[in-house]
Amino acid sequence: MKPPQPTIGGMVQAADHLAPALEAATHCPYCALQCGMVLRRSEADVTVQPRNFPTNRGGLCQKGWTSAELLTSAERLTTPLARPRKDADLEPVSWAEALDRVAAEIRRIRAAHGPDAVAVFGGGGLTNEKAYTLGKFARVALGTANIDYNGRFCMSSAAAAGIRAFGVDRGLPFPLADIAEADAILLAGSNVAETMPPFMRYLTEAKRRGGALIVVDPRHTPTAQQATLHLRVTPGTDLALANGLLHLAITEGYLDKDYIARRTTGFEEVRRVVAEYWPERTERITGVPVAQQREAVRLLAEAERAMILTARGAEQQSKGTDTVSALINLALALGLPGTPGSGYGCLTGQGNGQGGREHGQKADQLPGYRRIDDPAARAHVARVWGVDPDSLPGPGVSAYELLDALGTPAGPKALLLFGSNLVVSAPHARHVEERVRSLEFLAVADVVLSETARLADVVLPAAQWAEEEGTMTNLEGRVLRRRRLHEPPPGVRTDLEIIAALAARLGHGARFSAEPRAVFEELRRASAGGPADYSGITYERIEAEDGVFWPCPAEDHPGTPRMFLDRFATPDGRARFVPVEHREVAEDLDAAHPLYLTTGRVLHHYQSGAQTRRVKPLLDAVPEPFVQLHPDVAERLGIAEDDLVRVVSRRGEATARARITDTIRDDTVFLPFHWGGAGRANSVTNPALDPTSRMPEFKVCAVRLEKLEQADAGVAP
Ligand SMILES: Nc1nc2c(c(=O)[nH]1)N[C@H]1C(S)=C(S)[C@@H](COP(=O)(O)OP(=O)(O)OC[C@H]3O[C@@H](n4cnc5c(=O)[nH]c(N)nc54)[C@H](O)[C@@H]3O)O[C@H]1N2
Ligand SMILES: Nc1nc2c(c(=O)[nH]1)N[C@H]1C(S)=C(S)[C@@H](COP(=O)(O)OP(=O)(O)OC[C@H]3O[C@@H](n4cnc5c(=O)[nH]c(N)nc54)[C@H](O)[C@@H]3O)O[C@H]1N2
Ligand code: SF4
Ligand SMILES: [Mo]
Repeated sequence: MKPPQPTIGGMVQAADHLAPALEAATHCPYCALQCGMVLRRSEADVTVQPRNFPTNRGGLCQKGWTSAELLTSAERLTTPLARPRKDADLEPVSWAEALDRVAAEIRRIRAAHGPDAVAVFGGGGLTNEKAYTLGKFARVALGTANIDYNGRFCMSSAAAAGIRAFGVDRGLPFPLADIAEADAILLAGSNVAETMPPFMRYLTEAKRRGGALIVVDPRHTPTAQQATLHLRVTPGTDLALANGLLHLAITEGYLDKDYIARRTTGFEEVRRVVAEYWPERTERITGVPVAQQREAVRLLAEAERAMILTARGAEQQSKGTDTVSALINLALALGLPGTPGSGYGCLTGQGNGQGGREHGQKADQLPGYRRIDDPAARAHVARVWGVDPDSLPGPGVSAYELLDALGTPAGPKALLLFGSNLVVSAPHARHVEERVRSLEFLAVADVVLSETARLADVVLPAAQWAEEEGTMTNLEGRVLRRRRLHEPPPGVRTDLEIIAALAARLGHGARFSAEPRAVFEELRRASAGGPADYSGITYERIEAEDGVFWPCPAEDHPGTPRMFLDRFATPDGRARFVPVEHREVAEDLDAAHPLYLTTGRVLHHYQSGAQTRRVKPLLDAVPEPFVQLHPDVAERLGIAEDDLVRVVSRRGEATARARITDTIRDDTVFLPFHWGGAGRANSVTNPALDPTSRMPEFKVCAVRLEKLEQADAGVAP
């Protein structure tokens, strides 16, 4: 279908000035593709039409099509709630009461235990303006080092490996359009057909032009079904596979020696390491037959333009950083990064997964992707904030470590949560839930009463995407405008208003604006000169140019759709090879836990499901948790389709409906993580962390299946 082009005229401009509009050209609230859409308002409801934006080219997935339902849902929060006592229920209260209570608890806990006793947890769905303000609020108004966010669970391994190799982390260092022109694409651990459906058009276009698609996944996913070559790896072995492919690239004479000499350092050490990954050994570790390894290397190396892309399957591992490094080594050896039409990229996940990791809601970070332990960065940002650099706290701990410390004698006693449903989405969630329950005080800003919000002492109802202005940075590093269709319903406030109101109560009112445009102007200055430099980006330019790619250091700078063409962002301008060795998964199989569990997503639900389980067509499509298992496993255990099955690990269990399919390996089962309650996949997962990125091993742990008697029936809510 060819959608109508929206009028970027009076109506849309009006949204800018906070007057209600009848129509707004904006972007989907969910994933990092940030599909363009037009919202139209009528008396009764809001309708969604796709828009022909460069990312989605007129496409939307079911989540995007139905995204407006939550705006008018009876389940959204429209009044603050508070618990009079720890053992009492949540009750409606006024905004003044709710905010006073939060501020009073912050002051009390800070006085008793010091500033680090108040922690903040953010989200990669928050706009740049909000992520920036949250980081500043933590460092300036609270003075706490303890802030991190759910992006740690998302792309932190790829970010760490990207910085290690290229000196900077931008998910895709080239526009999506380049993917359609590639002659070979290797996709490691990504199921884009379900996680970013309109992205598939880039892959199918590449294939139509004769390009090859290689998919690395333990499951024959809808994405793998489109592949020229599907490498059905054993979970947790992509690192060995990448080293094995590089071994073959060397022995078969495919190295781009000129590129390696001109543009990289460190190849010789990597060559020594991968010498040990001969094809038969690689096959033993990964399960990928030698012939398929050869074919993959040939397709990549003989292509004129080739790309290696990673997502969570390869990254959410206790060796995720090294795994991505191994794949980047392969890309460098073939001369791909920084070569027009070729490259390495990570497919960022959340709506603002990219911008959310640049502006300071990360434990070790200041705006502009600066490091909080860098004196020059501290001085610059402190100047913009009008504070003494010495008053800024140092680095805090990563997301899981922060959650693990909540309520412990040395850990935070209060948590302020914006934009994550962490008791569903954090690994080893039973333990995390226990920690959250042990807090003296929890405040949650959300649009619905999520599983985590239910545990809060104070719940603050936040505005939704169609009710606010701001910017988002998509998976390409393209900064986009989120535009307001209409005001939030009565009783609901924007996150910026909430943070500014809290800052005012803590004596820092003058430093915090609730106006997105004013915040963005400050963010521009704070990011100036940093790796993620937004100083040349304005709201007007974004509208006029279909988004602007960072780095963009001046208003007359065109922005940077393609990075690394001349040099990498390392001190010597060269990309760095990093030698990495395969390691076993943190928890291997044993007699009591003979199957690998891997977890991930399905098309119709988003993340913890807090939003999409409240959208009827999506819930109807996939109403309850399920577990995919191979027919041989089912037969061995006497499990039939639709039986209720318990998935049990050393940490906990989840109950789900059996879906028997030969699209999965016979040593592996798959659970989506979109549910809380009895079907919570994260009751089972392993919080083993990557030593560099602190990414948990969501993608592999050891489990057994137990068939439940139907009498026990009842899956999750
Ligand atoms: N429908 C939907 N779309 C989404 C989201 C959502 O929740 N729902 N979330 C968004 C977000 S935040 C993110 S991060 C992205 C994630 O997007 P993806 O990374 O595409 O999604 P996942 O399903 O987590 O994992 C992808 C694949 O990794 C495979 N896998 C598991 N273990 C391994 C392994 O060891 N090696 C390899 N190579 N593959 C493995 C799984 O079988 C799965 O098919 O999606 C975004 N889009
Ligand atoms: N087992 C397993 N676990 C995983 C993963 C996996 O693959 N397997 N993937 C991980 C990944 S990649 C991610 S990104 C995380 C995501 O997991 P979560 O962090 O839980 O992400 P969401 O479910 O999107 O939670 C966002 C919450 O914020 C609310 N919200 C939405 N918009 C706004 C807003 O503008 N303001 C405020 N205040 N609230 C808002 C939503 O209603 C929702 O409750 O899960 C991780 N957990
Ligand atoms: S692919 Fe992502 S951005 Fe596009 S409509 Fe679906 S959820 Fe929204
Ligand atoms: Mo994510």
